[in-house]
Order: sequence, then structure tokens, then C-alpha cells
Amino acid sequence: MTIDRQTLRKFLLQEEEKHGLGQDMMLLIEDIATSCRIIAHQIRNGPFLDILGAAETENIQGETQKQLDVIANDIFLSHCSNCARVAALVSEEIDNVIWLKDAPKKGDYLVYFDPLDGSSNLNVNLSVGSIFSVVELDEDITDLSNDVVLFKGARQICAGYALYGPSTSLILSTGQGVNGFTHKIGSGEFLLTFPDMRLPQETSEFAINASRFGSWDAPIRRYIEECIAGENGVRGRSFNMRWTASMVAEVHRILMRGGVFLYPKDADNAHMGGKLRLLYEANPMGFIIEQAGGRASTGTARILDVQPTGHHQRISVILGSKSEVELIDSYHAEAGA
Ligand code: P6P
Repeated sequence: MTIDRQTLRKFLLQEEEKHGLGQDMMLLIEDIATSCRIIAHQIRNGPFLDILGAAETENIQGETQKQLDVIANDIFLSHCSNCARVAALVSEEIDNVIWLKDAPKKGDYLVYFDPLDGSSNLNVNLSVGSIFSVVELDEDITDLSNDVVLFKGARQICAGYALYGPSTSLILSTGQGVNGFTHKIGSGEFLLTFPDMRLPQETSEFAINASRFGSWDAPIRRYIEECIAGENGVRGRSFNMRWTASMVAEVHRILMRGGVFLYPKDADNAHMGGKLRLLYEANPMGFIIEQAGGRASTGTARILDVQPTGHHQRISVILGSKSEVELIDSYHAEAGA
């Protein structure tokens, strides 16, 4: 039996009516959804198009790009430039900020994105995703430098991700909670399948790259060892671990059934500030998690309150079910004290 579900367009029109979303934001969200739909198609047909391999290039992160990293980036660039209110694009794959206007105005949008997150999963057919974030300018801009886009995550007006898994999910928040859509093959529509997503406050599942155990700071090691100690330890219950090497997949699992995701800075990456990027990974995911009732922290600060110092800045990320993130934060506080 097929259930009659709301299209993304219908949902956005309702949000416009209820919360004054604005026509331009509606257009931008639909452009982002179109980008994700095209990327999903490219991924599904990757083996036939011979595009799952490495490109001959490196990105600003010093990472060898996959061909699909470049393709997905181009798709986002071309579609997110459609909306007249988009003044600049910030991409994980591009060194500098791309300014689309000579004189950005108050009310214009800045769009930040990781066009293809977890692309090392591509050639083993595991989940990857796209992450996006939108900030609205609160004043006219005259200096078109990279530093102009360094807004705290609390300034986001829209954020979300697409997960390219067994089905293609589009998870979206414009500050009024979190709603999930699924791409219906054939119709091409994103249909509302997960309205008003809320993540469980409690969890017994954590996600961390355990191979980095030897580099962790003490509070992280304490938390993970207590989880592993299970029923015989201070937590008094057993925990499960997951790691899919795709932040989008981890966050989606946490949104659907609870959990905590940790990618902390450690002895090996502390000189870079951590691994994950603040503006187009930690901030949008932190926004989604908070909007769904969870918590997103660096261990010592709310992620969305961090003042960026660079548009490719990296940061510690601990996010998910509120009670676990609060416990991890308390361990950092005790260690600091
Ligand atoms: P590791 C993917 O490259 C990514 O940026 C995140 O999506 C993911 O959580 C993490 O890095 C995986 O890191 O240490 O498993 O390679």
C-alpha cells in the first residue's frame, strides 16, 4: 500500500505560510535538493560511468580528490548559483570563497557545503553524503575576502544533508525542527517520510574511530573505556559501537535511533585543530542535532558558539544524544579543572 506523502515543494510552501520561510529560501532549498538528486544518480551509475576512481587533483585539505568529489562540487556550484540571493559559496573542495556578487547586500545568503562527504566509501559501495549550510548576511559587504564568511554556526538559517544509501534521504532544518525526505525513484520527487525528527536523549551506542585510541585525550579515553566496561563498569549497562567512515551516515543513524558520534582532536591531529571541518561539517550537523533535541560540543564548548578563524578550520566534534554528550563534556571539565 503506498501512502500519499507530501512533496518537498508542498512542505516548503507550508513552511512559508507558517513561518515566513521566504520564496528565495524555498528556491535555494529546491536547488540544493536538485543537486543531491543529480549526485545520487551519478553515484548509482558510477560503475558504468567509470567515475568512482581518484581524480588527478588534490583539494585544499591536501586530500586526493575522487572524480565524484569534483563532479559533486561542480553540481553544487552550478545549482546553488541560481538563486539571486546567493552572494557566496564555500566548498570543502575549493581553496577560496567563491563570490557571486561584487557588492553583497544585507539579506543575501552564504552557502557552505561539503559536496561529497565520506568519498573513500565510494569504490566499496558504502554510504556517502552531501552536507549544506546557509547563513544570511546581516549587513552589506564591501570586502570580498575569505574572512567575511566566518560566522558562528548559531547564525545558520538552514542546514541539512543528503545521505546516498539504500535510498536517498534529504534531512533539512530551517530552524523549526528537523524533517526528513526520501527520493522516490521514478517520480524524481523528495517525499516527506520522516516528519518532525527527534533524537532519543539516552543511548547505548557510540561511534568513534577506535584505531586512534592511543592518541586520544584523557576525557575521551575515560568515556570510551567506561562504555566498553559495560555492565560490570560504572555505566552499569553494555554499549555497542558503530563506525562507517561517513559522518553523514553516522549522524543519520543517530537521528533515527540515538547515539553519540565522536571525532575529537587528538595527539596526532591537534596541530590542525582536529579532523572535521567547522563551517561545512560540524556547524550544519550541529544545527540538525540541536534542532532534533540533541547536543553538539567540542568537549569544552557548544560547536555553534565557536567563532571560526578560517573557512577551512577543523574542530573537535562530539554530538548526539544529549545525556551522553553532557557526560563527555563533564569529563572534559573535570580534566580541565
Ligand atoms: P576516518 C570522511 O572523510 C570524514 O570527513 C567523515 O565523514 C568521517 O566521519 C571521517 O572523515 C572518517 O574518518 O578516520 O575513519 O578516515
